[in-house]
Amino acid sequence: METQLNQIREQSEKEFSGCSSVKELEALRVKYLGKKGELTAILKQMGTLSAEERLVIGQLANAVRSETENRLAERLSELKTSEMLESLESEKLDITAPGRKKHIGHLHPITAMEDEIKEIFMGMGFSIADGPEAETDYYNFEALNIPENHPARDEQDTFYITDKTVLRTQTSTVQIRVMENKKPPIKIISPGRVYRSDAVDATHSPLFHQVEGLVVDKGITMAHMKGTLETLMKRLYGEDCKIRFRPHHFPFTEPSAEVDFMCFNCKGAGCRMCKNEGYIELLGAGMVHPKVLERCGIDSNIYSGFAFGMGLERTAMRRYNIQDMRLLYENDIRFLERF
Ligand code: 2NM
Repeated sequence: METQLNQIREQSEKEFSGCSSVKELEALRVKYLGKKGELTAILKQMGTLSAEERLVIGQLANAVRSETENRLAERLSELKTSEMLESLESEKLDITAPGRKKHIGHLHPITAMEDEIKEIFMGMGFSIADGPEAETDYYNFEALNIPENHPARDEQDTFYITDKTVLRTQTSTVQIRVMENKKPPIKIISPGRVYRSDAVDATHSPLFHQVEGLVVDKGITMAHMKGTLETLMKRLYGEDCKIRFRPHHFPFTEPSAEVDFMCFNCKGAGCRMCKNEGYIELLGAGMVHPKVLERCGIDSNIYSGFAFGMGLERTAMRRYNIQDMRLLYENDIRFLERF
């Protein structure tokens, strides 16, 4: 028994110092001092010894036990300290390291332009109306007083789905639907996608965006139209922006006009930007044709109205200085990130 005890003392000392983690050390504690441990087993056998032997072996056993316990405790605190230092080292945070940049997206220039225009009109009390992009021949042409033989109806200009259905070429279709369904006063804008069978180039696209507006009430005159459009221009291009109206023809309005604003680059003197005109075309407008009102069930002897339409692409291209319309549809991230 004495040899066993001495062996335990030697071996445990070796194993304690060779052990490299708190977890391993706990296993060693169980191995020697646990209920079924080696040292505990010896202490349990004490009863089988004679009185003298018990005195000697007992002392030795107690000494080995307390020594083992002490060394265990010492080694435990060493290991705890080194594990703590290790984790401090490995979990070190460099609070001065540069942060990781979050990539935040933003609105497409067309959407931003549309939102800006919507805000301006909502500020003047307009509501926003919506409608289908695939339309009947009736809403796209007939109701707008566009005659059977008008060039706009040609397949060269319009995408036909069937003989009687087209992709809408303007959002006036929405305004017809509103006039059919609602009594005046009407004060709406209809932003949305429209389609024309155009070849793609720097200033044309078969799909583009429009905002059209419509006001119908008793006593609406061209003065209301001019005031509304002047407010739009000033909000878009600044308080000192001047506009001019040129006579024009649209089948759905009478009289009709094209509306230009003074070139922001040369202030009317003429430059490359305005092709030496001093003015840049912004939109088309006019007093809604009595035939259009009547077809929608609105009495043109009681009510009158004005309407206008503008393209978003060209407006956005000017606003953001974009030279080629194709850039707006290619979704090249290097282009979109410029805004
Ligand atoms: C334009 C120019 C002039 C227009 C007319 C109508 C409706 F439905 F009232 F007849 N909506 N929009 C209109 C008038 C559109 O776009 C260049």
